[in-house]
Amino acid sequence: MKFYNKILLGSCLAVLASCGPNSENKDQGNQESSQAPSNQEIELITDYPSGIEIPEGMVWIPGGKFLQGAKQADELALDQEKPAHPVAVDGFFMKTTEVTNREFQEFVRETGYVTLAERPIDWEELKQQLPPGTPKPHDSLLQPGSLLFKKPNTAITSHHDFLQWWEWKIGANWQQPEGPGSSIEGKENYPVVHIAYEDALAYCQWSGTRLPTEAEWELAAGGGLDHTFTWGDDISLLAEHANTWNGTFPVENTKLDGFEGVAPVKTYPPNSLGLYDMAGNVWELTSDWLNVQYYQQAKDEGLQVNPTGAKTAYNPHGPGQPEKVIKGGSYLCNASYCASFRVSARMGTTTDSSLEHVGFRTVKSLDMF
Ligand SMILES: [Ca+2]
Ligand SMILES: [Ca+2]
Repeated sequence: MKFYNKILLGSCLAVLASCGPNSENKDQGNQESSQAPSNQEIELITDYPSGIEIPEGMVWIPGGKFLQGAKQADELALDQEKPAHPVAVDGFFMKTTEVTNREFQEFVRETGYVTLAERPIDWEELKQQLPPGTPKPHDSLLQPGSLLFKKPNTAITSHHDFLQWWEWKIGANWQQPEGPGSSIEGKENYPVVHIAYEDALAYCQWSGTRLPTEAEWELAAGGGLDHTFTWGDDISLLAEHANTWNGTFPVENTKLDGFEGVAPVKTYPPNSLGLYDMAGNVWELTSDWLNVQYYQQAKDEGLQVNPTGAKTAYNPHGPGQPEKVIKGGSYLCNASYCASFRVSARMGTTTDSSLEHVGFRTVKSLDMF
């Protein structure tokens, strides 16, 4: 329960938030890219074998080569999305929607799984992550919980101080997404949230699936088209195509897209491959580590085939712990901020964090049949 640690120390949140500030690349850390055979013929899996049973709720994403990262004309792109670099990705099946409360509930009913946000906090474990001599907080504070968005009453002083709109809520978890007293009743078709990385992995293991790599996610979101958004290049169509934050983040939400908070899956039109909510609604976990320097190294090394991302996480603006890449933005993403509803946008979340606007979707590649 390291996230409690961050709340306790007031350091937290950083990139975990709805969006993050522009990242600058600094000469620290190190990472290695995946395999990178260049100047050789690449044979990709573009279609699936006849007779194979398409997994329920999934569609086939044809393999292909594309430029991963910021589009040339994208003025909103952050440094960590640059430079765009060539990748080749085999085809795979992907879930058409974010994993829903109904689906996660079925998993929990069958397995008895308890998510990270629901587990008691072990002080003995927690204190090992804190500076020596840190006094034990009162037991009333050492309770399971998660992070909730809280709209500030007044204009915020800085987009860098995430504590202005995030609060630690004891009792918040996937079954009580808005905290004690709330429930998922009537929200079976909403994406499950407050999911930490290991929770997503447990669901994947149970369902015979896995999380997408960032390259897979981006190939699928782009739908084989070279556009900034899942629907094209016109940002004025945002509210018709995605659940994001319309208005002035985080104090005023005009609900132009119909929702202030999370929306049921499939509320907005799918992309060209039949995938819903790849832009907005809830962030989606991938299996890649977030390393803000990785794209430069990937470009230097040439064509990346089925890349699995950086081997080492690195984000000088992050919370100091390794982060996994999350994609697509959420209902809290705003055009005036980091505009993470763009296909190339990437942020991070630590593996021991859960938040009100982070969920996931699954994939299944042919080697998993
Ligand atoms: Ca909205
Ligand atoms: Ca999404």
